[in-house]
Parts: sequence; structure tokens; C-alpha cells
Amino acid sequence: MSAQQIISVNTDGTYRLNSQLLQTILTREDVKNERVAIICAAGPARKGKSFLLNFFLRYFQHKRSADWLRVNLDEHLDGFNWTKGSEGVTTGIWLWSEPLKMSAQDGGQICVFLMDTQGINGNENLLALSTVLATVTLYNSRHGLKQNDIEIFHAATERGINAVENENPVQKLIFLIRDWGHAHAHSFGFEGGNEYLEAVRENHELNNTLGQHFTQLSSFLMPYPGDVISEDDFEGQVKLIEGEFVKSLDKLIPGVVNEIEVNTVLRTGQDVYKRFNDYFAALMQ
Ligand SMILES: Nc1nc2c(ncn2[C@@H]2O[C@H](COP(=O)(O)OP(=O)(O)OP(=O)(O)O)[C@@H](O)[C@H]2O)c(=O)[nH]1
Ligand SMILES: [Mg+2]
Repeated sequence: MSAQQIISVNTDGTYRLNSQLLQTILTREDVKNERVAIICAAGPARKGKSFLLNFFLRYFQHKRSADWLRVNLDEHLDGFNWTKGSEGVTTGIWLWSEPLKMSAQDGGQICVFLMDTQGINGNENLLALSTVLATVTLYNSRHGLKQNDIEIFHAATERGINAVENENPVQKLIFLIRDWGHAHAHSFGFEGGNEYLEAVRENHELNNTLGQHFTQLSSFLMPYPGDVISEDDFEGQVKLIEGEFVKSLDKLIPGVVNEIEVNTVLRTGQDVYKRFNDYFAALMQ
């Protein structure tokens, strides 16, 4: 079980799809005919995307139990590669190699896959690709929604939508605002986030168009995790993170996972594998 690089960057800056590896992950016996949901972290570089995905992993590793953040408080946060400092870490697109299994409402099974992406800085095609493939895109930005972020994301979404004809492939979008500093105006969580989103949408035309593309658009406001994140010996231990941030994780992550069937279309592993190849060919070649 590990994070696997599905799309890597060649020395000349072009992208390569590791189709065989993807096939191994998505068409293995217990996945190929099951419904697959992809939870994707996207957005600008160095915003804690990989760090956050590792908490999704932790949630499943603790079998989605209610005390998943109240036990093993010293445990290091592992999974997708995340680091301190200003150098970008994640390149291309990575998938967690194992399906994270959960029951569907009809009693069947859903295989959840976590998808980590390179910080978008100037990389619209990669963002477009992850957005069209994801069941839920968690678009990370810090402090608030910036016009520039929305414009880049909007352009990428349209590119993705137009890549393959006769289909609007995008599904759910959550604007995940990290280090939200105005909890007095809009409280942490989905409720405050959606109020904030409404306020932003009132004076932002692009944002409204985005809302028409996605099957569900929401926002979640997260607090700052605390100064510990820049300390040398911080390895993601829950006991060192600010309580308010931990509380937010406990709302966000079960919230996203438990609603994975709401406003989404879940395709089989086999179908997702084919779509990955088709969209890669349309967008990246
Ligand atoms: N300010 C702040 N820092 C965070 C947050 N979450 C994680 N970090 C820190 O951000 C740094 C980068 O974390 P990563 O998960 O590697 O960030 P990333 O977005 O995946 O970075 P790239 O892959 O390089 O784009 C680490 O030092 C984390 O501890 C957050 O909510 N706020
Ligand atoms: Mg990363």
C-alpha cells in the first residue's frame, strides 16, 4: 500500500501517463466492476494538499470510527509525501494504490481512491484532467477565494469540459479555504463556508458560471493548524495540532466521505480507467 505516481513529468516538461500502473490499480478483480469514487486535492502549490489527504487515509485506516482523531495521537502522518519548507513536493498526479472500501446505500460497495495533484501554478491542463476525473475536487486556497484562483480554475474546468465532446464530466466541487482568519464573520465549517461562497458569488460572475458546471458547489472554512507546522520535529501528530483544526478535520472528512453518493455519478473501476486514458489523450497529448 503506497502512493503511486500515475502521471509523471518528463525532463522536457511534458507529462507521461503510467497507464499500466493505473490499470493495475483500477482494474484489479475487486475494483474493476465496483463503483469508484475519487477524492482529489487540487489548487496552488504548498497549501497542505498532501497533508490533508493523509487525514482521509487516517480516517479509513481507523475504519471510519467516531474516535479516529482521538486515538494514536502520537502517530506520524504518512501516506502521500508532504513536507515543510517552500520547495514544491508533489509532481504530476498520484493515487493511493489501495481502494478504500465502504458500503454504498444500496448495500453494495464503493471503492474510494485518493488523488493528489501537483500545485497548479501555471499548469492548467493537469488541473483540468484531475477536475474531470474527480468525484469530489477539494480546491485548496489560503485565507480566502482569490479572483486569480477562480479564474485559473474556471479556465481549467472549461478546458476539461470541452476536451471530450457531448459530456459535462465535472462533479462536486468544494472550495477549501485554509487558514481562514474571519471566523467572527463566517464560522468554520461548511455552514460558514457556504455563506462566504454566497457573498463571493454575489460579486463574481465567473464563480456563478462555475456553479452551473458542477453538480454541487460548496465551501468549507478551515482554521490555521498552529505554529507547530513549521517546527522541525512536527510529523503531523494530532496531539500537536490546534484543537480547532482537529475539530474541522472531524467535520470535513467524514462529511465528504459519507456524502460521496450525493450529487455524484460513480462509475466502475474499468470505466474510470478508460476515461483516464481518454482525457489524458485529449488534454495532455
Ligand atoms: N498554513 C497552513 N499550513 C498547512 C496547512 N496544512 C498543512 N500545512 C503545512 O503546509 C506545508 C506543505 O504541506 P504539503 O501537504 O506538502 O502541501 P502541498 O499543497 O501538497 O504542496 P505541493 O505538493 O508542493 O504543492 C507543510 O509544512 C504542512 O504542515 C494549513 O491548513 N495551513
Ligand atoms: Mg503535495
